[in-house]
Amino acid sequence: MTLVISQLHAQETLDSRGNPTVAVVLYAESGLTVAAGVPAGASTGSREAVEIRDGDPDRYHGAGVLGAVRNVAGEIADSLVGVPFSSLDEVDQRLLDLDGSGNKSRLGANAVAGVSMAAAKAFAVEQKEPLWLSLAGAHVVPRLPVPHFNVINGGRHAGNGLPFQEFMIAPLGAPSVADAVRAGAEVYAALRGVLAERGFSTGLGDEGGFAPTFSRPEEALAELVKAIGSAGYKPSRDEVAIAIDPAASEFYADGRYQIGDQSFTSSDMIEMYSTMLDDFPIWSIEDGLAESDDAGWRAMTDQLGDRVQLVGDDNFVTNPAIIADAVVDGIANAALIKVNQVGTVTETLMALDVCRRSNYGAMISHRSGETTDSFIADLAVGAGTGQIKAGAPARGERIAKYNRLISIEQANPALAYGLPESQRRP
Ligand code: 2PG
Ligand code: MG
Repeated sequence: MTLVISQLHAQETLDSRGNPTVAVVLYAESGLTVAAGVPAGASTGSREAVEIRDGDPDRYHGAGVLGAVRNVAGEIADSLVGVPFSSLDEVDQRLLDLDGSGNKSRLGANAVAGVSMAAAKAFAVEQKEPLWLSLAGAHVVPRLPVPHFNVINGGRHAGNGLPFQEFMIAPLGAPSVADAVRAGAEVYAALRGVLAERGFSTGLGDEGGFAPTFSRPEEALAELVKAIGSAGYKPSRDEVAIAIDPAASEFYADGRYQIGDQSFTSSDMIEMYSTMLDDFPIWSIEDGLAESDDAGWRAMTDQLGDRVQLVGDDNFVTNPAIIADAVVDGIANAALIKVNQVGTVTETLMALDVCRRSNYGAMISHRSGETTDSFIADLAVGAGTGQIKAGAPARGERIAKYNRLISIEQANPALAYGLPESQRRP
Protein backbone atom coordinates (compact mmCIF):
# COMPACT_ATOMS: atom_id res chain seq x y z
CA MET A 1 0.00 0.00 0.00
CA THR A 2 1.37 3.38 -1.00
CA LEU A 3 0.20 6.87 -0.14
CA VAL A 4 0.94 9.60 -2.66
CA ILE A 5 -0.10 13.04 -1.46
CA SER A 6 -1.29 15.26 -4.30
CA GLN A 7 -1.93 18.43 -2.32
CA LEU A 8 -1.64 19.77 1.23
CA HIS A 9 -3.89 22.62 2.19
CA ALA A 10 -3.82 24.43 5.54
CA GLN A 11 -5.81 27.22 7.08
CA GLU A 12 -6.02 29.29 10.23
CA THR A 13 -9.16 28.29 12.15
CA LEU A 14 -10.31 28.75 15.76
CA ASP A 15 -9.97 26.37 18.67
CA SER A 16 -12.51 25.98 21.49
CA ARG A 17 -11.05 28.94 23.38
CA GLY A 18 -11.33 31.21 20.36
CA ASN A 19 -7.60 31.12 19.69
CA PRO A 20 -6.23 30.53 16.20
CA THR A 21 -5.07 27.03 15.35
CA VAL A 22 -4.01 25.04 12.30
CA ALA A 23 -6.37 22.89 10.22
CA VAL A 24 -4.87 20.67 7.53
CA VAL A 25 -6.56 19.08 4.51
CA LEU A 26 -4.66 16.32 2.73
CA TYR A 27 -5.54 15.21 -0.81
CA ALA A 28 -4.08 11.99 -2.19
CA GLU A 29 -3.63 10.84 -5.77
CA SER A 30 -6.02 7.97 -5.04
CA GLY A 31 -8.78 10.58 -4.69
CA LEU A 32 -9.15 10.54 -0.90
CA THR A 33 -9.44 13.70 1.19
CA VAL A 34 -8.87 13.82 4.96
CA ALA A 35 -8.69 16.71 7.42
CA ALA A 36 -7.10 17.24 10.83
CA GLY A 37 -7.43 19.93 13.50
CA VAL A 38 -4.56 20.74 15.89
CA PRO A 39 -5.28 21.32 19.60
CA ALA A 40 -3.35 23.68 21.90
CA GLY A 41 -2.54 23.64 25.61
CA ALA A 42 -2.50 26.33 28.32
CA SER A 43 -0.53 24.54 31.04
CA THR A 44 2.35 23.42 28.87
CA GLY A 45 5.50 21.55 29.82
CA SER A 46 8.77 23.38 29.18
CA ARG A 47 10.10 20.57 26.93
CA GLU A 48 7.02 20.28 24.69
CA ALA A 49 7.46 20.43 20.93
CA VAL A 50 7.26 24.11 20.02
CA GLU A 51 4.19 25.44 18.25
CA ILE A 52 4.82 28.61 16.30
CA ARG A 53 2.69 31.74 16.59
CA ASP A 54 3.07 34.82 14.42
CA GLY A 55 3.67 37.31 17.24
CA ASP A 56 1.99 40.06 15.19
CA PRO A 57 0.25 42.17 17.86
CA ASP A 58 -2.25 43.44 15.29
CA ARG A 59 -3.71 39.96 14.76
CA TYR A 60 -5.18 37.80 17.56
CA HIS A 61 -2.93 39.53 20.10
CA GLY A 62 0.09 37.88 18.52
CA ALA A 63 -1.39 34.34 18.55
CA GLY A 64 -2.03 34.03 14.79
CA VAL A 65 -0.72 30.92 13.03
CA LEU A 66 -0.35 32.15 9.45
CA GLY A 67 3.36 31.26 9.55
CA ALA A 68 2.58 27.64 10.48
CA VAL A 69 -0.11 27.54 7.78
CA ARG A 70 2.40 28.80 5.21
CA ASN A 71 4.87 26.12 6.28
CA VAL A 72 2.31 23.38 5.61
CA ALA A 73 1.21 24.67 2.23
CA GLY A 74 4.76 25.69 1.28
CA GLU A 75 7.85 23.92 2.51
CA ILE A 76 6.13 20.79 3.85
CA ALA A 77 3.94 20.33 0.77
CA ASP A 78 6.99 20.82 -1.49
CA SER A 79 8.76 18.02 0.34
CA LEU A 80 5.85 15.53 0.60
CA VAL A 81 3.71 15.94 -2.51
CA GLY A 82 4.25 13.29 -5.18
CA VAL A 83 6.48 11.08 -3.01
CA PRO A 84 5.30 7.46 -2.64
CA PHE A 85 5.15 6.68 1.11
CA SER A 86 4.65 3.14 2.31
CA SER A 87 4.18 3.97 6.01
CA LEU A 88 3.31 6.77 8.40
CA ASP A 89 6.74 6.33 9.87
CA GLU A 90 8.28 7.45 6.56
CA VAL A 91 6.10 10.56 6.39
CA ASP A 92 6.92 11.51 9.97
CA GLN A 93 10.64 10.86 9.50
CA ARG A 94 10.61 13.19 6.52
CA LEU A 95 8.87 15.85 8.61
CA LEU A 96 11.51 15.49 11.34
CA ASP A 97 14.37 15.70 8.84
CA LEU A 98 12.84 18.70 7.11
CA ASP A 99 12.30 20.54 10.40
CA GLY A 100 15.77 19.67 11.65
CA SER A 101 15.41 21.51 14.95
CA GLY A 102 14.86 18.54 17.27
CA ASN A 103 11.83 20.20 18.84
CA LYS A 104 9.79 21.24 15.76
CA SER A 105 10.49 24.90 16.46
CA ARG A 106 11.48 25.68 12.87
CA LEU A 107 8.36 24.50 11.02
CA GLY A 108 6.16 24.56 14.14
CA ALA A 109 4.78 21.62 16.11
CA ASN A 110 1.32 22.87 15.16
CA ALA A 111 2.17 22.56 11.44
CA VAL A 112 3.93 19.21 11.83
CA ALA A 113 1.25 17.64 14.08
CA GLY A 114 -1.53 18.63 11.69
CA VAL A 115 0.21 17.00 8.73
CA SER A 116 1.13 13.90 10.73
CA MET A 117 -2.45 13.39 11.98
CA ALA A 118 -3.83 13.90 8.47
CA ALA A 119 -1.31 11.40 7.07
CA ALA A 120 -2.31 8.83 9.73
CA LYS A 121 -5.94 9.22 8.66
CA ALA A 122 -4.98 8.93 4.99
CA PHE A 123 -3.14 5.64 5.59
CA ALA A 124 -6.19 4.25 7.41
CA VAL A 125 -8.44 5.16 4.47
CA GLU A 126 -5.98 3.74 1.92
CA GLN A 127 -5.78 0.52 3.96
CA LYS A 128 -9.60 0.44 4.23
CA GLU A 129 -9.28 0.17 8.00
CA PRO A 130 -10.87 2.23 10.76
CA LEU A 131 -8.35 4.74 12.13
CA TRP A 132 -8.17 3.02 15.54
CA LEU A 133 -7.19 -0.27 13.95
CA SER A 134 -4.55 1.22 11.71
CA LEU A 135 -3.03 3.03 14.73
CA ALA A 136 -2.79 -0.20 16.75
CA GLY A 137 0.72 -1.60 16.60
CA ALA A 138 1.48 -5.23 15.89
CA HIS A 139 1.72 -6.16 19.59
CA VAL A 140 -1.28 -4.20 20.80
CA VAL A 141 -4.74 -5.47 21.61
CA PRO A 142 -7.15 -2.60 20.93
CA ARG A 143 -9.50 -1.76 23.76
CA LEU A 144 -12.19 0.80 24.55
CA PRO A 145 -10.87 3.25 27.16
CA VAL A 146 -12.41 4.42 30.43
CA PRO A 147 -13.39 8.04 29.81
CA HIS A 148 -12.14 10.50 32.43
CA PHE A 149 -14.60 13.39 32.55
CA ASN A 150 -13.16 16.63 33.89
CA VAL A 151 -16.19 18.01 35.71
CA ILE A 152 -14.55 20.61 37.98
CA ASN A 153 -12.02 22.98 36.38
CA GLY A 154 -9.48 25.16 38.14
CA GLY A 155 -5.92 26.39 37.65
CA ARG A 156 -5.13 27.88 34.24
CA HIS A 157 -8.42 26.55 32.84
CA ALA A 158 -10.73 28.67 35.00
CA GLY A 159 -10.63 31.98 36.84
CA ASN A 160 -12.06 30.61 40.09
CA GLY A 161 -8.98 30.64 42.35
CA LEU A 162 -9.00 26.83 42.72
CA PRO A 163 -5.31 25.83 42.54
CA PHE A 164 -5.77 22.27 41.24
CA GLN A 165 -6.56 22.19 37.52
CA GLU A 166 -8.73 19.10 37.00
CA PHE A 167 -11.14 16.94 38.99
CA MET A 168 -12.29 14.02 36.89
CA ILE A 169 -14.76 11.18 37.31
CA ALA A 170 -13.79 7.79 35.89
CA PRO A 171 -16.50 5.10 35.57
CA LEU A 172 -14.00 2.26 36.04
CA GLY A 173 -16.77 -0.23 36.82
CA ALA A 174 -19.03 0.52 33.85
CA PRO A 175 -19.71 -2.42 31.56
CA SER A 176 -19.26 -0.43 28.34
CA VAL A 177 -18.29 2.97 26.94
CA ALA A 178 -21.95 3.84 26.37
CA ASP A 179 -22.69 3.13 30.03
CA ALA A 180 -19.59 5.05 31.12
CA VAL A 181 -20.66 8.09 29.09
CA ARG A 182 -24.12 7.85 30.57
CA ALA A 183 -22.65 7.71 34.10
CA GLY A 184 -20.45 10.71 33.30
CA ALA A 185 -23.37 12.76 32.01
CA GLU A 186 -25.61 11.79 34.93
CA VAL A 187 -22.98 12.69 37.53
CA TYR A 188 -22.27 15.95 35.66
CA ALA A 189 -25.97 16.86 35.81
CA ALA A 190 -26.15 15.88 39.49
CA LEU A 191 -23.08 18.00 40.22
CA ARG A 192 -24.75 21.02 38.64
CA GLY A 193 -27.62 20.53 41.10
CA VAL A 194 -25.31 19.99 44.08
CA LEU A 195 -23.39 23.18 43.30
CA ALA A 196 -26.49 25.28 42.59
CA GLU A 197 -28.05 24.13 45.87
CA ARG A 198 -25.04 25.46 47.77
CA GLY A 199 -25.17 28.77 45.88
CA PHE A 200 -22.08 28.16 43.76
CA SER A 201 -21.79 29.32 40.16
CA THR A 202 -22.40 26.66 37.53
CA GLY A 203 -20.37 28.57 34.94
CA LEU A 204 -17.88 26.50 32.98
CA GLY A 205 -14.10 26.37 32.60
CA ASP A 206 -12.12 25.69 29.43
CA GLU A 207 -12.70 21.92 29.42
CA GLY A 208 -16.43 22.15 30.06
CA GLY A 209 -16.32 21.36 33.79
CA PHE A 210 -17.89 23.63 36.38
CA ALA A 211 -15.69 26.35 37.85
CA PRO A 212 -17.01 27.08 41.35
CA THR A 213 -15.01 29.34 43.63
CA PHE A 214 -13.60 26.65 45.88
CA SER A 215 -10.24 27.45 47.33
CA ARG A 216 -9.37 24.03 48.78
CA PRO A 217 -9.12 20.92 46.61
CA GLU A 218 -10.82 18.85 49.33
CA GLU A 219 -14.00 20.92 48.87
CA ALA A 220 -14.13 19.96 45.20
CA LEU A 221 -13.53 16.29 46.06
CA ALA A 222 -16.30 16.29 48.67
CA GLU A 223 -18.83 17.80 46.22
CA LEU A 224 -17.81 15.25 43.61
CA VAL A 225 -18.42 12.37 45.99
CA LYS A 226 -21.83 13.85 46.78
CA ALA A 227 -22.71 14.20 43.09
CA ILE A 228 -21.65 10.62 42.27
CA GLY A 229 -23.88 9.35 45.07
CA SER A 230 -26.82 11.55 44.19
CA ALA A 231 -26.68 10.31 40.57
CA GLY A 232 -27.16 6.79 41.96
CA TYR A 233 -23.59 5.48 41.68
CA LYS A 234 -21.11 4.32 44.27
CA PRO A 235 -18.12 6.62 44.69
CA SER A 236 -15.47 3.92 44.66
CA ARG A 237 -12.65 2.47 42.63
CA ASP A 238 -14.95 -0.36 41.59
CA GLU A 239 -17.65 1.87 40.23
CA VAL A 240 -17.17 5.62 39.69
CA ALA A 241 -13.71 6.69 40.81
CA ILE A 242 -11.99 10.08 40.86
CA ALA A 243 -8.82 11.20 39.05
CA ILE A 244 -7.11 14.54 39.58
CA ASP A 245 -4.62 16.67 37.66
CA PRO A 246 -3.33 19.34 40.04
CA ALA A 247 -0.93 20.53 37.27
CA ALA A 248 1.42 21.37 40.12
CA SER A 249 4.06 23.12 37.96
CA GLU A 250 1.59 26.00 37.81
CA PHE A 251 1.71 26.72 41.56
CA TYR A 252 5.36 25.83 42.19
CA ALA A 253 8.07 28.42 42.71
CA ASP A 254 11.39 28.42 44.55
CA GLY A 255 10.97 24.87 45.80
CA ARG A 256 7.53 25.47 47.34
CA TYR A 257 3.94 24.74 46.36
CA GLN A 258 1.55 27.62 46.97
CA ILE A 259 -2.08 26.65 47.66
CA GLY A 260 -4.19 29.61 48.74
CA ASP A 261 -2.24 31.40 51.45
CA GLN A 262 -0.35 28.25 52.47
CA SER A 263 3.01 27.12 51.17
CA PHE A 264 4.02 23.45 51.07
CA THR A 265 7.20 21.39 50.54
CA SER A 266 7.21 18.32 48.28
CA SER A 267 6.87 16.04 51.30
CA ASP A 268 3.92 18.09 52.60
CA MET A 269 2.28 17.60 49.20
CA ILE A 270 2.90 13.85 49.26
CA GLU A 271 1.36 13.70 52.71
CA MET A 272 -1.64 15.70 51.49
CA TYR A 273 -2.15 13.22 48.64
CA SER A 274 -1.79 10.31 51.02
CA THR A 275 -4.60 11.72 53.19
CA MET A 276 -6.71 12.36 50.10
CA LEU A 277 -6.26 8.71 49.10
CA ASP A 278 -7.54 7.70 52.55
CA ASP A 279 -10.54 10.01 52.35
CA PHE A 280 -11.64 9.88 48.70
CA PRO A 281 -11.85 7.20 45.95
CA ILE A 282 -8.99 8.72 43.94
CA TRP A 283 -7.37 6.20 41.60
CA SER A 284 -5.07 8.48 39.54
CA ILE A 285 -3.01 11.62 40.23
CA GLU A 286 -1.42 13.46 37.30
CA ASP A 287 1.28 16.10 37.76
CA GLY A 288 0.98 15.93 41.53
CA LEU A 289 4.37 17.64 41.71
CA ALA A 290 6.14 20.12 39.43
CA GLU A 291 8.00 19.07 36.28
CA SER A 292 11.36 20.17 37.69
CA ASP A 293 10.90 18.52 41.09
CA ASP A 294 12.58 15.18 40.26
CA ALA A 295 13.50 14.39 43.86
CA GLY A 296 9.91 15.01 44.92
CA TRP A 297 8.62 12.78 42.11
CA ARG A 298 10.96 9.96 43.17
CA ALA A 299 9.78 10.22 46.77
CA MET A 300 6.12 10.40 45.70
CA THR A 301 6.56 7.32 43.49
CA ASP A 302 8.25 5.44 46.35
CA GLN A 303 5.58 6.36 48.86
CA LEU A 304 2.37 6.34 46.80
CA GLY A 305 3.18 4.34 43.66
CA ASP A 306 1.66 1.14 45.03
CA ARG A 307 -1.58 2.85 45.99
CA VAL A 308 -2.38 5.07 43.04
CA GLN A 309 -1.59 5.73 39.40
CA LEU A 310 0.94 8.60 39.17
CA VAL A 311 0.84 10.20 35.73
CA GLY A 312 3.62 12.35 34.29
CA ASP A 313 2.44 15.08 31.90
CA ASP A 314 4.45 18.33 32.07
CA ASN A 315 7.60 16.39 32.94
CA PHE A 316 7.22 13.68 30.25
CA VAL A 317 5.71 15.71 27.37
CA THR A 318 4.91 12.45 25.49
CA ASN A 319 8.62 12.15 24.69
CA PRO A 320 9.70 8.48 24.41
CA ALA A 321 13.29 9.18 25.50
CA ILE A 322 12.21 11.21 28.53
CA ILE A 323 9.72 8.53 29.60
CA ALA A 324 12.38 5.80 29.17
CA ASP A 325 14.75 7.77 31.46
CA ALA A 326 11.97 8.25 34.02
CA VAL A 327 11.34 4.49 34.13
CA VAL A 328 15.00 3.94 35.04
CA ASP A 329 14.82 6.79 37.52
CA GLY A 330 11.72 5.47 39.32
CA ILE A 331 9.58 8.48 38.47
CA ALA A 332 5.79 7.96 38.12
CA ASN A 333 4.07 4.79 36.91
CA ALA A 334 2.09 6.22 34.00
CA ALA A 335 2.33 8.88 31.27
CA LEU A 336 -0.11 11.30 29.75
CA ILE A 337 -0.13 11.06 25.96
CA LYS A 338 -0.79 14.07 23.72
CA VAL A 339 0.10 14.06 20.01
CA ASN A 340 0.87 17.77 19.73
CA GLN A 341 3.05 17.68 22.84
CA VAL A 342 5.68 15.63 20.97
CA GLY A 343 4.59 16.67 17.47
CA THR A 344 4.16 13.51 15.36
CA VAL A 345 1.90 10.47 15.55
CA THR A 346 4.88 8.13 15.13
CA GLU A 347 6.67 9.57 18.17
CA THR A 348 3.38 9.33 20.09
CA LEU A 349 3.17 5.63 19.22
CA MET A 350 6.81 5.23 20.33
CA ALA A 351 5.96 6.84 23.69
CA LEU A 352 3.08 4.38 24.04
CA ASP A 353 5.46 1.56 23.25
CA VAL A 354 7.84 2.62 26.03
CA CYS A 355 4.89 2.67 28.47
CA ARG A 356 3.77 -0.78 27.36
CA ARG A 357 7.22 -2.32 27.71
CA SER A 358 7.71 -0.72 31.14
CA ASN A 359 4.25 -1.60 32.45
CA TYR A 360 3.52 2.12 32.78
CA GLY A 361 -0.07 3.22 32.40
CA ALA A 362 -0.86 5.61 29.54
CA MET A 363 -3.76 8.03 29.44
CA ILE A 364 -4.56 9.49 26.03
CA SER A 365 -5.40 13.16 26.40
CA HIS A 366 -7.04 16.15 24.75
CA ARG A 367 -5.74 19.71 25.24
CA SER A 368 -7.57 22.56 26.93
CA GLY A 369 -7.83 24.25 23.51
CA GLU A 370 -9.53 21.68 21.27
CA THR A 371 -11.16 21.25 17.89
CA THR A 372 -13.97 18.89 16.92
CA ASP A 373 -11.41 16.44 15.48
CA SER A 374 -11.95 13.12 17.29
CA PHE A 375 -8.50 11.69 16.42
CA ILE A 376 -7.63 10.92 20.06
CA ALA A 377 -10.68 8.67 20.49
CA ASP A 378 -9.32 6.38 17.78
CA LEU A 379 -5.81 6.69 19.18
CA ALA A 380 -7.05 5.61 22.61
CA VAL A 381 -8.77 2.51 21.23
CA GLY A 382 -5.79 1.62 19.07
CA ALA A 383 -3.35 2.15 21.95
CA GLY A 384 -5.28 -0.36 24.04
CA THR A 385 -4.26 1.26 27.33
CA GLY A 386 -7.81 1.60 28.64
CA GLN A 387 -7.73 5.31 29.52
CA ILE A 388 -8.65 8.63 27.90
CA LYS A 389 -9.39 12.11 29.21
CA ALA A 390 -11.28 14.49 26.94
CA GLY A 391 -12.97 16.96 29.28
CA ALA A 392 -16.52 17.20 30.56
CA PRO A 393 -19.40 15.29 28.98
CA ALA A 394 -20.49 18.64 27.51
CA ARG A 395 -19.47 21.08 24.74
CA GLY A 396 -19.02 20.03 21.14
CA GLU A 397 -15.23 19.71 21.04
CA ARG A 398 -15.25 17.38 24.10
CA ILE A 399 -18.25 15.20 23.24
CA ALA A 400 -16.89 14.69 19.70
CA LYS A 401 -14.40 12.31 21.32
CA TYR A 402 -16.90 10.52 23.57
CA ASN A 403 -19.45 10.15 20.79
CA ARG A 404 -16.78 8.69 18.53
CA LEU A 405 -15.98 6.10 21.22
CA ILE A 406 -19.66 5.13 21.38
CA SER A 407 -19.72 4.71 17.59
CA ILE A 408 -16.59 2.54 17.63
CA GLU A 409 -18.15 0.41 20.35
CA GLN A 410 -21.43 0.02 18.47
CA ALA A 411 -19.65 -1.04 15.30
CA ASN A 412 -17.26 -3.41 17.13
CA PRO A 413 -19.12 -5.22 19.92
CA ALA A 414 -16.20 -7.63 20.42
CA LEU A 415 -13.86 -4.88 21.68
CA ALA A 416 -13.24 -5.06 25.44
CA TYR A 417 -13.90 -1.99 27.61
CA GLY A 418 -11.97 -0.68 30.54
CA LEU A 419 -8.69 -0.65 32.36
CA PRO A 420 -6.60 -3.78 31.74
CA GLU A 421 -6.07 -5.78 34.92
CA SER A 422 -2.32 -5.00 34.80
CA GLN A 423 -3.03 -1.29 35.21
CA ARG A 424 -5.25 -1.44 38.29
CA ARG A 425 -3.47 0.13 41.26
CA PRO A 426 -3.83 -1.72 43.51
C1 2PG B 1 -3.29 18.89 30.96
C2 2PG B 1 -3.92 19.49 29.72
C3 2PG B 1 -5.20 18.83 29.29
P1 2PG B 1 -3.39 21.81 28.70
O1 2PG B 1 -2.64 19.59 31.74
O2 2PG B 1 -3.35 17.70 31.16
O3 2PG B 1 -6.16 18.74 30.27
O4 2PG B 1 -4.08 20.88 29.83
O5 2PG B 1 -3.93 21.36 27.40
O6 2PG B 1 -3.80 23.21 29.06
O7 2PG B 1 -1.91 21.60 28.80
MG1 MG C 1 -1.94 17.68 32.83
